[in-house]
Amino acid sequence: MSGFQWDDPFLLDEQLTAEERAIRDTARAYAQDRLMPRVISANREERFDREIMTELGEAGLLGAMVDPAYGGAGVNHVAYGLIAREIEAVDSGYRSAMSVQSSLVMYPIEAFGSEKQKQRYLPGLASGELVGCFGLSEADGASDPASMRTTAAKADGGYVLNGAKMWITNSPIADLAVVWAKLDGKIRGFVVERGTKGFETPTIRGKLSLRASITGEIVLRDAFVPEDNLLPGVRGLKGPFSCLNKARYGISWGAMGAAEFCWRAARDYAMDRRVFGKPIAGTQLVQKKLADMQTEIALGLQGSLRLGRMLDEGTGSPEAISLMKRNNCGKALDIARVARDVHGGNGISEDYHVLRHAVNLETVNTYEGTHDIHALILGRAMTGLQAFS
Ligand code: TGC
Ligand code: FAD
Repeated sequence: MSGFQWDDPFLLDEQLTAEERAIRDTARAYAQDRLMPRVISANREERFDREIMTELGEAGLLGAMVDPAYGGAGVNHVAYGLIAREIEAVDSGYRSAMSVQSSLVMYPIEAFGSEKQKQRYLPGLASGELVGCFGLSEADGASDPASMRTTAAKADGGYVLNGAKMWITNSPIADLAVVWAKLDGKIRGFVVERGTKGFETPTIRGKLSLRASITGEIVLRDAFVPEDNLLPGVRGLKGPFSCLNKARYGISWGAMGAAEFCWRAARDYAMDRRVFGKPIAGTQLVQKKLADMQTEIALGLQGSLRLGRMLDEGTGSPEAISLMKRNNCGKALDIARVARDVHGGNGISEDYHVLRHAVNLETVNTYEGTHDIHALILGRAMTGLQAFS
């Protein structure tokens, strides 16, 4: 037996390779040195600084799993998850920007794009010179993307797209959008470039969550997309869902990053805060809250690590991803809310960050498949009975 390490109960660090630890340290240094100092004002002003994408690119944190031949770092799933964890420890919105670019834009171009598309887009996306977005959700019931109304129609030399996508991370600043639309009733992916006539990306204002991320619509009115911009390698919902597998897995780590920040902040605050003549950390109720946070985080990180290793070995499944995305997001949201409670009135101040994390996690618990939709995915896998409709 050896001593208990309260802040790393299962010695996660020791389960990482030297390379994974080095990538984690790079991401941590960038997040703490460059993102943390700007997050309060960005959140207050509902502002995403475009240069964050080039900074992330310079740090090698965009498309980290993409082949180095196209500008990526060629790292494994575990390292990608560790990057998400470090960035989301600062803000879920910054992790969103990173994971949309990496998992939802670069991944489909690498997995389903032509050689010409990979050469044209991936290096610029990896450096952050280009920003991408992913248009799947529509205003009516995005939990059911099969019901999308956006269409593509064959035209001379390409396709004409019509429809509208809603709640799209990065769309207002995107140089290109991976848009999913029905062509002859079958879902296909298209790369739509900024400057395309009939392509607009109005910003959605007034968000109370993920305010340091920029979100918009994608409006397509007879937008002509050349033949070369159809992703040739995939048809059907498998296309967008394959991207979601990568992003949901990363989110399982990211949510734990936000939760860890809140847990440590709650512990530090409770150690310092004296009420009724003693630190609140010395009360039974507060210790129980901290122990619950510690337990869920330790289990959540172990689960994500195990899932990352399974994905690296080729034994991961979409359902196992649903399990971890669902559980870690739900637990992280609970932890952030309790951390806010431990901070008392100070907990509502932007200076303590915990309420910002809590309101961000409301979105993280909803996008990429809501908490309940992932329960239904697991329910279907367990029973063979689908309960969606
Ligand atoms: P279903 O019948 O289950 O499947 C249709 C076809 O897709 C295949 N498939 C998958 N392939 C790969 N990975 C997966 N995870 C897959 N899940 C399904 C499946 O094999 C089938 O293929 P085929 O060849 O037989 O046709 O489809 P369904 O319509 O019944 O799906 C139901 C449900 C609810 C599971 C699905 O619609 C769902 O997951 N809904 C949630 C939607 C969602 O997550 N949207 C996310 C939008 S993007 C986003 O939120 C980005 S936020 C980013 C940020 O800022 O970080
Ligand atoms: P709905 O589908 O209308 O669901 C509403 C409620 O009904 C939920 O609680 C849901 O769990 C429940 N529900 C639905 N169906 C069932 C059922 N059968 N049984 C039981 N309960 C059910 N999308 C993109 O494509 N790209 C992006 O970049 C992107 N970024 C986002 C950024 C932000 C800030 C937000 C808020 C969303 C983003 N989304 C993005 C959209 C996101 O994926 C959707 O919001 C999410 O999938 C849920 O869809 P909805 O909002 O339409 O909710």
